[in-house]
Formats: sequence, structure tokens, C-alpha cells
Amino acid sequence: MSIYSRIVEKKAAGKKQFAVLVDPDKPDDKSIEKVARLGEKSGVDYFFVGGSLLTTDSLDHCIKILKANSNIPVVLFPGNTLQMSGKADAFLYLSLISGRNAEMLIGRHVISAPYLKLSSLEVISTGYMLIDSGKPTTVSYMSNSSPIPADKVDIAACTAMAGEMLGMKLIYMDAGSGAKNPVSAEMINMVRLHIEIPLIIGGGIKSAEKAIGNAKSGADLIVVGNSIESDPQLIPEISEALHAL
Ligand code: 1GP
Repeated sequence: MSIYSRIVEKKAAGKKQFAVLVDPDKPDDKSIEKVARLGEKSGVDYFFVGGSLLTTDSLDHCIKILKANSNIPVVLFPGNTLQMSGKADAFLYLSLISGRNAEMLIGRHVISAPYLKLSSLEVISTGYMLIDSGKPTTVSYMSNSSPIPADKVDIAACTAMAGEMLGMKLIYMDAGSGAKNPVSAEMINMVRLHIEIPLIIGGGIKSAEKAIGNAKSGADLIVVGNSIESDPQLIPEISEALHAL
């Protein structure tokens, strides 16, 4: 079964899903191995792999370790077109629909399209929405785009609707890695009410309570990266809490 069908099927069954984000630049091999084993043991649904800025050539190596220590599908969450690896299972083809930078909306996609076509990766068209988190994040700087203001829930809803009507398969609302303020429950709720496709929420989620709150507000898939790097025990905590919902 494709990863997208799996996401849709779980959503239809009312099951909440959990993805652990691994930045291939950051952890050492032992830490990646630990995350993979903990993820496998606690039923993590996906590993998302990627970052806004990779400074080492570690992508393939990171995926290799995750695959050697778990059976969890690896989904590329690319910060740029260079972050492509045939060792992964799927590729989030992110169009930054919250911004007005043509390169991030379509330009980079034109460059990567022929390579993706040749790869065996499952390509999942994703409307990516950056939400303001109180201070500039790496992704807002690197993408040269303004995030949607945190209190403009109507703009978020209309942006997500446009993404869905343009044929995108997922909406990913992100406050950015290590965000000071995560996406608000009110905004998640509003967007959920206006779209049918699966909704991913990430950025600044630091506890199982917050993950559950987001899921109850309408998120189908929760992504956590930063806080897991400092406390891997959050993996079983969040995974169990979300899957018990
Ligand atoms: C970032 O949504 C992801 O793009 C995850 O954010 O690292 O803050 O958990 P954190």
C-alpha cells in the first residue's frame, strides 16, 4: 500500500498518526539508531527526514541507519531539491503556498521533476504553510517568504482550501522547527473545518499534551523533531498518547 493511501485510510478510521522528524545533520549514528529502535517499539507511523539547511552529506547514511533498525517508512521532508534519496520511501513535494516566492511555489519543482520521475520514490503533493511563531525561523529565512500571521485563521483556512482545490494531497501547517509558539488550536480547528484532505501539524510541539491537543483540534498527523533530539523518551510518550485517542 502506498504511504499516501495509508495516511488517508488511517484518517478515515479516525486514527491519529505520528511522525518523528530526523534532521540528518544533527544526531550522531548512535542517536539515530536509538530513535529508530524507540520508534519501532512504540509504533511511530513515519520518519520524516530533512532540514531547511543541510551542511553535511548525511542524508543517505541517516536513512540507512533508520532502515536497518526499524520497519517504519521513511518520508523525505526536503528543505531543498538536493535532499533526494532513493533509499527513502516517499517524498513530500512541498509547495510553499503560504508565501509568494515563485521559486518555492513552482521554480524548484521544475528543476527536481525529471529526477523525481526517474526515482522510485512515491511523490506526495503537499501544500506547505508556514505559520508565524513569534520569531524568524530557519525555514522562513531560507525560503525568503513571510509566514501567515498566527492570529489570521481565516487566511490559513483560505490558503488550505486553495491548496486542496489545486489538487494537493496533504496540507502541512508548520510553525518551523524549534518554534517558540506552535500553531494554535484555533487555527488548526478552522483549517480542519474547511478541507477534507489530511492535515499535518508540526513546529514547536514539546509534549504529549500538546500533541493530543492538536490532534483533538483536527490534526491527522503530528510531527515532532527538536524536542525529541533532547529527550528521546518523548517518542513513546507521544506515540502512545496519540494512538490511544
Ligand atoms: C519542523 O514541523 C517540524 O519543520 C518539526 O518541528 O522540530 O519544532 O518539532 P520541531
